[in-house]
Amino acid sequence: LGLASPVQAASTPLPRVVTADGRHQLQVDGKPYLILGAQVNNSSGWPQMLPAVWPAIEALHANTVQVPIGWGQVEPTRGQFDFSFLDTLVTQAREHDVRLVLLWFATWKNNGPNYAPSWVKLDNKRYPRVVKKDGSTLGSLSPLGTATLEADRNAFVALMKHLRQIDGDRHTVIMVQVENESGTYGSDRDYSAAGDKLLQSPVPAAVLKKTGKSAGSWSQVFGKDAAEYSYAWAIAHYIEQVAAAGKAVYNLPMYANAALRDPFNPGPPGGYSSGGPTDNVIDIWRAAAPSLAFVSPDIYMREYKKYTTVLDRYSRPHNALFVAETGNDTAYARYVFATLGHQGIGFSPFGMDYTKYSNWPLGAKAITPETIQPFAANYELLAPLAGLIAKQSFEGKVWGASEPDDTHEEALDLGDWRVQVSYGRPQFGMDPPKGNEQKLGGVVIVQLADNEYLVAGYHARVNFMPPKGHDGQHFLLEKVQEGRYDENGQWHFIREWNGDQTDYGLNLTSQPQVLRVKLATY
Ligand code: N0T
Repeated sequence: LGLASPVQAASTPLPRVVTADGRHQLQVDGKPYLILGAQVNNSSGWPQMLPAVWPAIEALHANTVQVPIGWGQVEPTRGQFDFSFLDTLVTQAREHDVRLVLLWFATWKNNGPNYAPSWVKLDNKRYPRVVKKDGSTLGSLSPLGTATLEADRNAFVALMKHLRQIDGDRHTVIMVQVENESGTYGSDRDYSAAGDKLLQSPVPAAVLKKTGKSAGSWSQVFGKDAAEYSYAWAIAHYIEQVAAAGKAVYNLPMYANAALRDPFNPGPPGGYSSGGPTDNVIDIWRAAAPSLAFVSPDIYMREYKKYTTVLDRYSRPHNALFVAETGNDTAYARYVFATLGHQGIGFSPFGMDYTKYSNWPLGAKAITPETIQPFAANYELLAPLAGLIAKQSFEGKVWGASEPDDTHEEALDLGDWRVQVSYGRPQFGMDPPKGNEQKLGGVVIVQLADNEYLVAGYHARVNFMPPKGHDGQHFLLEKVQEGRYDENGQWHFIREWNGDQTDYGLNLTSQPQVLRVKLATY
């Protein structure tokens, strides 16, 4: 035919990520959308595995599922494409009323090209691997391989074309992750001739602008960091070209995810996945890959300090926070609340299916209904609020807290008010908070109007207080309503809380309670 096949005018706008005043919003069907996500295991992207996927997704109350599409799976023979799994996946996702995020496992899947077709990963001449300083080669493919880029991009464009044909009017697929945990373990950069040349070439203007540096070569401008930074640029630039070509045929939001380095003691690049979008090179990535909506952390650190530090570093005016992966062990469940408190657009535990694999020690020892339960409880609570949270978050009117490891209370500054959130505090506040036996506590607070807030969460006590500088001001909880929101965002009143339920703080229990709190001074 020559022309791309005509797609009927989409009934709804394309999914997109919008940014204003340093805050971000994902929109799906033209409406604010919060990803209450789940990612399936790496080898679950096959038709015969899907029956083991859906029951876990349903138990979880997830609204979005991340599923890998492997390059080798769709282009086993060069130039011959097979998208039958994608067709099956999209059909079944619609039946299960969930949206999808596709994960393009291609040149990089956790540093290496295992998901690339054999005709790529066995042809070192055409598709060169990274060369180490001592001249030996690694498994990782070089981002400076022009034929590799061309082949990956070509396959990705074919995927996006097909996706547009089958889903361009429905947007069951709302977003695409380009590659997976790119970067290289075992070297800070590619020591090939092309890699050496890059190091001496001028730093692109976009990077200078983002980093506030003045012109020069990578080694002149960045000194001892030049190896890693130039390599990060090379990978980001590669992924940019793949993403841009894909968006040109079907303009879905795209992002890249990071295998993190330790936020406090990162050690040298190569010890972690060098060149990937780690926290030290986010600016370089954002400059090199403007087609990506954001870069995302994959958080497999249970410790509160590390987890929340990662949230801080990836939540920026120039980068929307999406927790693209996190562990599925109980300790991680509560972090959905801190993610919301960091203006997160989504959260997604990894390995959520019943294919009988577990990625312990990163995640839980086994994936059972019991493993899923704490995540499910959170999603069940948050699902009816998801649109409201996404909407108000974009206005800076959402706060969230997750139970810390060793301290048991935290103050949140809401501007007009403050709240003290405490965990494991006996009734009447008789004793100081001592933390919950299992660290499941978490709270989200959404401002609805002046002096009116929605409060939801588990295993936490929430005490409103006057704002900073107004200590001693007389105030009261004028009205505390418990109720629920329906699918249309309509509030249904259940009862008023008063007396023991409110006198010593709002006591959120193991029940999925949603409160509307009206405050007043006197
Ligand atoms: C993740 C997942 C999957 C501190 C691991 C995490 C997923 C990939 N990689 O199950 O493979 O596709 O994105 C790597 C984390 C390494 C942490 C090292 C221990």
